[in-house]
Amino acid sequence: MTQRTLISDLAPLPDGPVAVAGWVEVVRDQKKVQFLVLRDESGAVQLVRPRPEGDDDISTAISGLAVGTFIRVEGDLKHDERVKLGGLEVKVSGLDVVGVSEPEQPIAADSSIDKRLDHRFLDLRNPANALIFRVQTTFEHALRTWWVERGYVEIHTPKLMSSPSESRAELFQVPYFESTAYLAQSPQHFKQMAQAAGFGKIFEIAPAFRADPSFTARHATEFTSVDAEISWIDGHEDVMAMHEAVLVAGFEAVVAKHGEEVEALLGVTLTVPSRPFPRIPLARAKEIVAERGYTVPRADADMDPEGERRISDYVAEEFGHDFVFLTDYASSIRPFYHRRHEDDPSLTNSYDLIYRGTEISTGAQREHRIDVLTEQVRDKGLDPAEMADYLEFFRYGMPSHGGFGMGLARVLMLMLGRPSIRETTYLFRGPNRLRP
Ligand code: AMO
Repeated sequence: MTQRTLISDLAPLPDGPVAVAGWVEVVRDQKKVQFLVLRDESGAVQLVRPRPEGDDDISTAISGLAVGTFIRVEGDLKHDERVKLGGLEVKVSGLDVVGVSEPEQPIAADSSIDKRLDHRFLDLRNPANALIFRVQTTFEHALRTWWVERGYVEIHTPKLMSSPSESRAELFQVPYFESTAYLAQSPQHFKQMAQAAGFGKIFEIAPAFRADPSFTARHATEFTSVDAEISWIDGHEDVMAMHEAVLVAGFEAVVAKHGEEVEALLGVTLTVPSRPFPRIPLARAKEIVAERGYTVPRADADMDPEGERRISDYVAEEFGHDFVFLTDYASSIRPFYHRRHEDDPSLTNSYDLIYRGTEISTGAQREHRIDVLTEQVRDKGLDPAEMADYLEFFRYGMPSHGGFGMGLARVLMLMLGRPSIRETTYLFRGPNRLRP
């Protein structure tokens, strides 16, 4: 049997015998000649077979092929400039039907996103949709490489927890033998534990769970969280510097490997963001959007989505940048573990990273002094006794530290100009989406 060649590897080969395998995308069953378009994970190629008088096994098999069927084909490669699809075709001499498809495909290119997600595996046969996950692979790999080359340790923290990892809100509970477990909302506690363990610098790319009932384009109940945490920082500036550097490494890799394909299949021109990303204190950002005609609804609250869009518009116009760090959030709207300004405890050493109008990340310097931390726990109306395991990490020595958490699907959605994280999540999970 001839060894299978990926369709993308056919072009440089000389004319002659080849084997290709994939699924049938188009059947043109004509009287004199039969054409198929075969697609595999790397591309598509035209298959051709002149129809013999009175038909034979192969022509009968081709006539019976339903779109979607997986086949393996042996044949003769022929370069021919007249063939629109890649300037080559394979003349079929042998055909093996490996996996038969039902005759009607349940989705079409213009099906609704909900219908497409019902049959996600078919939706992912669309090369534009599959490309998103090759971009994701390259992006994650570049982040991981950047960290590994700088001595970071990759950790895997448990997703089953005895206590909430962020807040009591948006918490999934699961029966756990005689008791109750909580699904991790983030690896927050355990990435800080790694600092107490003396690991110095760590990262994790793993699922996080939020029982968030919202149906927006950027919320899921399960998402992949990209987290990093580093010791020996002087403030959140050190975290932002690392954050933007690792992101730039991710963009560089994606642009180099997929820039052309992304342009061709998704119609998006990718560029590598310049460093440093603009930084604007949250209070100033609210003033800026107010000066430009939009008042964020609650003065004491976070930026709302409209405010995020407006500040991104400003940053794009003013600095030609897609990213902006909004810094120094008020303590009242930040978790207890964020370190507060030495001279103004109403503000925190923290930031959100906004990319093209949407928050993709939260980061901060953490409060590492146990007495201050315990006070901040109480200040938020929480009970230190309920957090005994977490607080113990701080009792036996802890370096200064900080880090960030970033939603992977949000980054990809904004980078690739997709309308929702449903498109950039392999299998989306939301309030009314638990299957397939
Ligand atoms: P935060 O709660 O802001 O911070 O989450 C960090 C990032 O995770 C992503 N994200 C989500 N993505 C999809 N669906 C959701 N429901 C969802 N919730 C959050 C967002 C968000 O910016 N422990 C802190 C991070 C830290 O300080 O290190 C945390 O979890 O992109």
